[in-house]
Amino acid sequence: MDKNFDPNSAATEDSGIFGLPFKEADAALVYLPVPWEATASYGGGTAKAPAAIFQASRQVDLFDGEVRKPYEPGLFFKPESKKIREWNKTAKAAAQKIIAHGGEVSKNKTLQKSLALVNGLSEKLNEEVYQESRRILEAKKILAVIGGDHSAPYGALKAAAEKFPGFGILHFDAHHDLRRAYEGFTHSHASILYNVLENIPVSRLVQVGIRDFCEEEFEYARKKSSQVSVFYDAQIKASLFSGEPWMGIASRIISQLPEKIWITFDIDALDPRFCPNTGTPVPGGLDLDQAVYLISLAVKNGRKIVGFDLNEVSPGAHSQNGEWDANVGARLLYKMTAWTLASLGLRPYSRP
Ligand SMILES: [Mn+2]
Repeated sequence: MDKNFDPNSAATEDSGIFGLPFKEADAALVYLPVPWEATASYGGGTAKAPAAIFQASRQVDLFDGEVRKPYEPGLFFKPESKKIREWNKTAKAAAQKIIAHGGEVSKNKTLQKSLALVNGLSEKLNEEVYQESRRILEAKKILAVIGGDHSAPYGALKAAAEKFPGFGILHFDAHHDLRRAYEGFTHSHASILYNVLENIPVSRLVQVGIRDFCEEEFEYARKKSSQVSVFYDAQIKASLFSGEPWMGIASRIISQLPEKIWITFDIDALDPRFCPNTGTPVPGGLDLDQAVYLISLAVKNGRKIVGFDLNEVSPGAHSQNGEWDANVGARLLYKMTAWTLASLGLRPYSRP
């Protein structure tokens, strides 16, 4: 690290994420931005999230009360891929036409072509993210993906499965994301965990905060119950309302996880007051503090976070106040980073 770097002062113009001075070679953790929202079905704007989170990150204070100096092992934000931006533009334009028809393309040759184009570009994206993730992991760095919509981290999960056999996924979301394709899109944001379970070897999937889903997903999760544990928001709230402390609920969630975990975080798991501009906000959900506490408790209980992703943050397609969404996103990103480093023994931690 630059000897002149002062963690107590404001970020400078040319600094990196969180105002830090690291180069990729000197960083223990690398953020891979994936500006992709081809299949966003409702609100848009998540492709702009990596850039917005990067900007907002400069306002986050580097000191952390629990994990000491999380920035010290080095954090680096990779530049956005122009290729992915182009693919996103092309795929999004094609997808919009299909979404306008409710995903019904069987009687329309032009729409069928558009659908093939979107699905083809989704596969290219997955391959690109997979290759980039492999490069980062092979360089012995910790990988963190910043979406984009929730389909963004698929390639990263594939690379992580090769590197960390037997790993499990801790999944924060308002939605199961277990749809077998959505609106015809095989790699829809609403299908990410279905595609993961069908194609990537993961020992466990533990879903938290789920509160908006279809019957098919509910049945699919039930059918897979030896591999999938779901902590529905309604069950969590019922436990809280009847007096069970969050610590107890969080412990039950953690008990379902293997030692090595990847965290996939859809910001809409949180109460919409933390993410008013996200693509598909749903009332209810977790507080930011509850989510961070759960992650910290997992680490204190010996879980190793081998990587993570953060998705569906939107700097706002509907309104002008998207700065708030990016601000929350940047803070959550820093907390996940801190506990990931702590879990791998790269930072010490204590109670504040
Ligand atoms: Mn999701």
